[in-house]
Amino acid sequence: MTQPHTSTGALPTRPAMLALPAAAREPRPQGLRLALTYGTYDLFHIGHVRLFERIRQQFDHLIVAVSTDEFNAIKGKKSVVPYADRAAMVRACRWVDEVIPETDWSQKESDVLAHGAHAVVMGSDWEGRFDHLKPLCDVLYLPRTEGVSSTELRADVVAAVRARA
Ligand code: C2G
Repeated sequence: MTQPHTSTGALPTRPAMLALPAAAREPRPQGLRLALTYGTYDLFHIGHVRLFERIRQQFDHLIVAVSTDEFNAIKGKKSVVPYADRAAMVRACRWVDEVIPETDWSQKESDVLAHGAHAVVMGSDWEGRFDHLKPLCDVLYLPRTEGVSSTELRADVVAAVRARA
């Protein structure tokens, strides 16, 4: 989907977005407040679940974009769990309504337009990084869950395996 920037290169405003042909926007029940969030969700843990739960407390519908293995390579990340399994685990979480693949950094604008999203919500480690989306939708950063991360879990598993060796 091409980027629907205006002639001045600025992002279209919400009224302009709603003027998009319906085909460009998924049909949604009227009045549904919809949020998008993005991540790798490797070694799916309580920090991810709490983020989804808190987003669902503020919105009616949550779409989670899960980074593909190819996109993670672009991000300089290698996840332990392959994309298909990470997406399936996220989809199985009760707070998640839909899962889409995240394949590049610039897809957020078109995702917001295509889904008619009211907000993009991320954990606080991304504070300010997606403010450029504000002409299109709300951008929220929620506090991370302290004491757990995929990186720490990976290190703990490696240490446990080494300790057993
Ligand atoms: N998170 C959290 N608490 C934790 C760990 C993670 O709230 N203890 C949140 C992060 O802030 C992020 C989401 O969980 O919003 C997913 O984190 P990662 O899987 O580490 O995502 P990342 O690889 O940083 O990818 O386009 C954005 C990128 O896809 C984000």
